[in-house]
Amino acid sequence: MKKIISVVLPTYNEKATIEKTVKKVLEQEKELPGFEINIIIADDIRSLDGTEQIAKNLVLQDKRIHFIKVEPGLGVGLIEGHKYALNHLRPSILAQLDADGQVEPDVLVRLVGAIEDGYSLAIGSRFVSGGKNQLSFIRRLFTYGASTFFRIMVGPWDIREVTNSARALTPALFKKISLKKLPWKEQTFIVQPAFLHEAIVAGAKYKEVPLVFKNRLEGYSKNKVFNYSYDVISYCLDIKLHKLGLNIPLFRLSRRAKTLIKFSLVGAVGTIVDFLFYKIFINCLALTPAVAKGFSAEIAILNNFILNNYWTFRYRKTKTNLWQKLGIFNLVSLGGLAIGVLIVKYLHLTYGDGFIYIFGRHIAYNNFYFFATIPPVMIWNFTINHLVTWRHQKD
Ligand SMILES: Nc1nc2c(ncn2[C@@H]2O[C@H](COP(=O)(O)OP(=O)(O)OP(=O)(O)O)[C@@H](O)[C@H]2O)c(=O)[nH]1
Ligand SMILES: [Mg+2]
Repeated sequence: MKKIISVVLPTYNEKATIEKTVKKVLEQEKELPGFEINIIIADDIRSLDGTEQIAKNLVLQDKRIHFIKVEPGLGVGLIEGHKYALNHLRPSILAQLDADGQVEPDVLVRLVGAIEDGYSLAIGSRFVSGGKNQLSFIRRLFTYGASTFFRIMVGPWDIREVTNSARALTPALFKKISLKKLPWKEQTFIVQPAFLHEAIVAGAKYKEVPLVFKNRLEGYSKNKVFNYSYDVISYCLDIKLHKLGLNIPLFRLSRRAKTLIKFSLVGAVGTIVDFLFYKIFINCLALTPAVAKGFSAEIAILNNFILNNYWTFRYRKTKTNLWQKLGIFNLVSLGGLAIGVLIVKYLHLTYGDGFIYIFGRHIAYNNFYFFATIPPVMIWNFTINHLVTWRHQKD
């Protein structure tokens, strides 16, 4: 009886490549005598380009091909794919590859070879002899930076590739890995380095095997390099702090704070827009300051609404439509304005008009009154918009 190698192919809109990749992976059986390759296509529920239909046709043609639909996120695709394999296929080796054809599937033969040699984790690597990274300069910089930072902060130093998917491991190792500690449900690629870390903690005996990574020729990338870098930094710092005995959930907090950081940036842009239009209306249209402020504030509100809707909260599924959200956002902003006015009024009544002498300059109290309004107004705006305007509705 042949031993089973299960290969998880996570997909998110990969109609251009899925069929070719499946075929090429199955062809590796010729090089792996004694093994049968089974493929699990783990297709994201947001993947609506037709990948699902192609995959389901493949399932009908070949009993070695399996299909599951999974919740959003690369980590979910990979982990649910391995769980499916363990529950249905009795695999001797669990493997995973990208579905977009950037990695030649012959890496599977080398990954399986390492497991056959007694390693419990085999890592496809661009940085060992025979490996190549043929991506753009920015992507190579990211790969190098991320792995160097990971090696220094988390280790071990002798693993050179941390951000690639092509890996194989034994079912015994998979079962020892703490999925509770692994942020596999977060919608980010952090699962790649994090899985490696948890595998090492679980006692993995590892080996890197060469891999050539080409540029994507079809489909589109889901790798958001800046977001990924942010996550790698906060994840590595989190692990380092835990190693030093400080149990701060930095990674989780930084993921949550990301929305707040984006919201603050939008707020800062809105303040500039508000001020620019205020000056334009006064200087070019000769409006009175109060009227100019009314119009400029509304333009800033519209600016902030658009940026928040299409950037800060773009992944939120809400029950409300665009116009309802715009209406609520305006009301919340009015509330923020009222809070700001009340704070300035209170400070003015309490401290009056005056100056502080700093660095040889007289600074009027009213400047401080203005800046004192920013944190409370920001907290108000963020909290209400987070909880009401863009309230996330679970299906
Ligand atoms: N199920 C699932 N699969 C995903 C998700 N994100 C990416 N994938 C798949 O994971 C693999 C790697 O994603 P890519 O977008 O190719 O990432 P990358 O290779 O780092 O980036 P490129 O080099 O630009 O392609 C591909 O097969 C994707 O279809 C996701 O959220 N859910
Ligand atoms: Mg890719």
